[in-house]
Amino acid sequence: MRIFITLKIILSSFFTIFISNQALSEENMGAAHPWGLNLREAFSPVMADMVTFHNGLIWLITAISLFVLVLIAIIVVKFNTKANPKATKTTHNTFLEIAWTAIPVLILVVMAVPSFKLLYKADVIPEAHMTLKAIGHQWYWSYEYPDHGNFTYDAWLVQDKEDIEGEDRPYTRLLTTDTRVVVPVGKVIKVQVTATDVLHSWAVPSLGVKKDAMPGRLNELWFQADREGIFYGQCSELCGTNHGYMPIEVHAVSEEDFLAWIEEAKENYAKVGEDLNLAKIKE
Ligand SMILES: [Cu+2]
Repeated sequence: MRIFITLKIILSSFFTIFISNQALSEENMGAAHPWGLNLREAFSPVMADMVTFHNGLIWLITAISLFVLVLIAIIVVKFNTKANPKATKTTHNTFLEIAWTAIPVLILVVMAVPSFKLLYKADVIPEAHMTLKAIGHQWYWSYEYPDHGNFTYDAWLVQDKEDIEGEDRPYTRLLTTDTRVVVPVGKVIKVQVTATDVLHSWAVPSLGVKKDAMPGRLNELWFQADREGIFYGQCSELCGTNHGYMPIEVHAVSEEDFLAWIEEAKENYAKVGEDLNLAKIKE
């Protein structure tokens, strides 16, 4: 068992160094980068587990594929017409038949254990520090902060680098939004996801989250950013012509910066239910 674990550590570090160059990516940016291979760099515990699980499975399927390849090679070399002109008439082998049924089943069971563990880890929401509401629209996201004054604002794609000039964040093509989602680092954030028109999906790969946004339904997910940084995401459910142009930009910042941003946001953004249209109707 110990040998297996050591081997796994050696192999996975080999994998990390030579196959994935995520460590070389820009510091604390949850975004894809040119020539990047493998999954996105993990910025949350759930995503870290997903990456570990994925890497483990890669080795498992590699071993299985090599084993099958070796069997095929043996057959091709030893049992071709030249090497083995008189074929045997054997048709049954009880031991082999049981083995090739039972071993794959066992492998699947072994895979299922960590898989279900991870599934429940992602699904069961721990006690949350705060709730954020993400609402999908054709074609932008809007957000609400029910625990911090219940303000709301929209987040649209920024088309041009100049549009965010002078701001304290980089411009990332097709991923930068005019407003940002700000959350405190290291805290459990519960996100309620819904939509107003058609199906959308709120997904941020480096945080390991993706959940469908459905009109009339409230889906929930959770994440915990383990480092400060910017994590990008995109709508991940085909929702119409501008599906590819409704990105998500999450900033994980210190609690202090978060509260400062909240104060600013309360002043700049409308309260839920008190938007301009409603005000007009009241008049
Ligand atoms: Cu969408």
